[in-house]
Amino acid sequence: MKIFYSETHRKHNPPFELFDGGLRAPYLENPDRMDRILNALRETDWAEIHEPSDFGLDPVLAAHDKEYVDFLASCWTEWLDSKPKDPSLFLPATFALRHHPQKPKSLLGRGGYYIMDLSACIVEGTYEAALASANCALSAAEFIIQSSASPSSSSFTNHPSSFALCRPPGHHAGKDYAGGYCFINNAAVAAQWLSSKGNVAVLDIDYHCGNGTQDIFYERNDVLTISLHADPDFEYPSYFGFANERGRDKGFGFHHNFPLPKGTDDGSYLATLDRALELIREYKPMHLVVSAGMDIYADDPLGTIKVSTEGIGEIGRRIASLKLPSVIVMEGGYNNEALGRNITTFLSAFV
Ligand code: SP5
Ligand code: ZN
Repeated sequence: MKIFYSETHRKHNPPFELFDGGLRAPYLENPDRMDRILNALRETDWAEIHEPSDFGLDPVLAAHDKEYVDFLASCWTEWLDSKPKDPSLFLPATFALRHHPQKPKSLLGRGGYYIMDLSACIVEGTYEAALASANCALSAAEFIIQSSASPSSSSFTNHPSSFALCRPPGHHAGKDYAGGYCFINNAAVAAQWLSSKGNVAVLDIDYHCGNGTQDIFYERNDVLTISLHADPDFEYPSYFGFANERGRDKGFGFHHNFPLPKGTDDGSYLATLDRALELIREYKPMHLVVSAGMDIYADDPLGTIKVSTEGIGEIGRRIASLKLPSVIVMEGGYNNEALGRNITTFLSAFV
């Protein structure tokens, strides 16, 4: 299996994040996550790790607002120019409610306008790392197009798959906002890019609602978006992910949320997944993008869902049984010790 990975993620390594209640906690979405996954992939006989290509800004701007991307690009320099007392990371402390707020000129004002929470910390290398992460998703998308188009290629199959080992993750980033460790929505950028070839389905199995992906495609019927996640009544991102969010305008009926209770086990997770997979079968997309977060794992420090490693393998097998050309995109998962094992177990279903 082709895996697209860039070392550039290491430039994004905020020293801390703020938890509920103001607790300064070491940044959970850390570079060690990638090292654990790389080590596990290198022990398999099927993982081929490749550098991504540079697709430039156009495919990013096809999914995100230009002024938001400009903010990401200049935030760090402007932050240092403002001579902050503690320059260790950029985080605003005032946030815009989307009740038609005006966009202010100040950096902190724009920060609160474009950032949803205190986990999307910006440091010097954040923008560069986020672009490289999006390039991994785009390279994985390009690979499945190329290999399904060329029957002569040795890896030809009707349903090729590839893995974008993305860091930072993306699914909480909306059209014009960052949140939950996410800045550019890698899965959405890939899905948008693939949508020029035909309809796309995005299936999000991260523990948290894929609110950013939902936001980006909410008015669209050519990209079906489905998210299984912890119920926003008790879990981040709190304001999105309820079952009654179904899409808007042309997109009505083309978004589905499956909120799950605390303690959801393999059996009930898989029963819900089957309902999501049935919706994808009915939609008959040309391509599938999977937002693969491993924080559904029973021992995840941020999770409350109790899916086992074997359950993660079965989730992979059931998604692979769709037999669709698939781009698998790394999202969350914070039990670093188990992360490599969980990812290789999941991916092996597609090999
Ligand atoms: C990509 C992804 O998985 N992002 C998750 C971001 C979640 N950030 C906020 C989590 C707040 C949960 N409260 C902390 C409880 C620690 N026991
Ligand atoms: Zn998550």
